[in-house]
Formats: sequence, structure tokens, C-alpha cells
Amino acid sequence: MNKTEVSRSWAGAARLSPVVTLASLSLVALVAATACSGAAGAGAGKNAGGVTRRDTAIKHEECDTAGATEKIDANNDGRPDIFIERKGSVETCRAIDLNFDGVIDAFSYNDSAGRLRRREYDYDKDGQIDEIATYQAGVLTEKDQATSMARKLDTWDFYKAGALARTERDSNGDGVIDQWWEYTQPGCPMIHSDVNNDGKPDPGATVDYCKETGYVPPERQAPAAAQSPDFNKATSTPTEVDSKPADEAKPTDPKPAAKEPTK
Ligand SMILES: [Ca+2]
Ligand SMILES: [Ca+2]
Ligand SMILES: [Ca+2]
Ligand SMILES: [Ca+2]
Repeated sequence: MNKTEVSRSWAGAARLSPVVTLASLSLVALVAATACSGAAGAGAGKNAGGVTRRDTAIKHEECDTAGATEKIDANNDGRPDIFIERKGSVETCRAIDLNFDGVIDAFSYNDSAGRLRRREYDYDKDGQIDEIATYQAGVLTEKDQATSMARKLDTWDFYKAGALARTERDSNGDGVIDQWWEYTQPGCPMIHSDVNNDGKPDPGATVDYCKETGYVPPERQAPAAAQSPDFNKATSTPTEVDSKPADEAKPTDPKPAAKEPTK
């Protein structure tokens, strides 16, 4: 929950007086790292002249419910709620209607070895996907989110060894990244911002979140996979996910910066 707790104070952090916490060299290195490590995920970015553009479109990957190998009616209302597609013995994708309203809210996709490679999740159950997570060999590497509920991606989380390492954010919806969150210490992001609207982080516009707010993170951040909706539990009985308030808290509490662009 560290990330969520931090997110709740996003706008507050952005309004803090900027402090110079990193040298300009570090900012250059940050942008360079962004260009490289952001290339593999679902929301691959284009980096030109230090400016990162990302595709904000939410792209659903097909999972055939009509032709599913197996259909399960979890609540015995005569209508299937879980759809499983298999190739041979390997499950390729699964679609779940978590709240039994007839609209799928969660999808999971596996690679040819049956390891998780992608998840899609509709947090507010409006029929639109709000989060796309990418996995490599079953380990979370990237999470793209529409936190403003504007049906556009605005937040890209990148993970190292399953732990959140950095976040990019497009706070004003123009497809150009304008906030960079670095998690050098779990729960204590360094927040770099583009304040002069040139698409690059500006020296002097960095906020050391914990230092500025006095926020003390709970012990070290749990592996990122543990923070995601628990699909493994969800796939057996959808009601288990519906009863988990922690998962539901995230979408109803979008990062405030989305509503209040800081520039
Ligand atoms: Ca549903
Ligand atoms: Ca949604
Ligand atoms: Ca932007
Ligand atoms: Ca700038």
C-alpha cells in the first residue's frame, strides 16, 4: 500500500517548494535511463531530444470469451462469469466478470509456457480497462495506468526484480511525460518535474518526497506483485476480489495531480 499512500499526497508533494536535490547531470542520466528502460513495455515511449512521448491509448488485447475453452458460472445465476482459453494444456488467457454484471472486469494472459505475461483490469467497473500490467517470465516489469479516469494512460510504473523502481507521468494528458518519480528508497520517491513545459525535468524542480513531507514509509516496499489485484485468488472465486477493499481503494482515489496539473 506504500505506493497508494504516497499517491494520495501527490498534489501536495507537487505544490511543495522545489528543492535542488540532484545535480543537472543526474537529470540527464535520468532521461537517458528513461529512454532505454521504457522501450520494452506495453506503453513504449519515444524519446527525442530528451523529451519522452508515450502512447496514451488503452489497448485491450483480445481474449475470446465466446469461443472460450471453459466457461464457469461462479455465482450460479445461469450466466458464465469466468472464461478460460487454452491451447493444449496451457491456459492462454482468462476473462473474469468480478461483479457479475455481465461485463468483463479483469483479463490475464499467459505466455506459451503458461507464465503470466499481461493483465488488464477495470477498477471502476465501467467497462473500460484502467490498468495494463506487463510481466516477463511471470515477473511484473511495467504497469500502465489511467489514474484520472479520463480513459487515457497517464502513469507508467517500471519495476526492477518485481519492485517499483520509477514512475513516469503525463499530468496534463498531452502525451508528453512531465513528471518522473524515482524510488531510490522504497516509499520515498524523488519527484522531478518539468515546470517550463519543454518536456524535460528542470534542475531545481525536484521534490524529495519523504524529506519534504516528513512522510515515513512503512517498512520496505513489498514486492510489486503483491500490490496488484490478486488475480490468482480472483480466478477461483470472483467474490474474493470484490471483498478486498484495498484493491478497490486505488481507482476511487486517483492521483490528484491528474485533476490539478502542476504547471
Ligand atoms: Ca463486471
Ligand atoms: Ca474503468
Ligand atoms: Ca504532459
Ligand atoms: Ca523542463
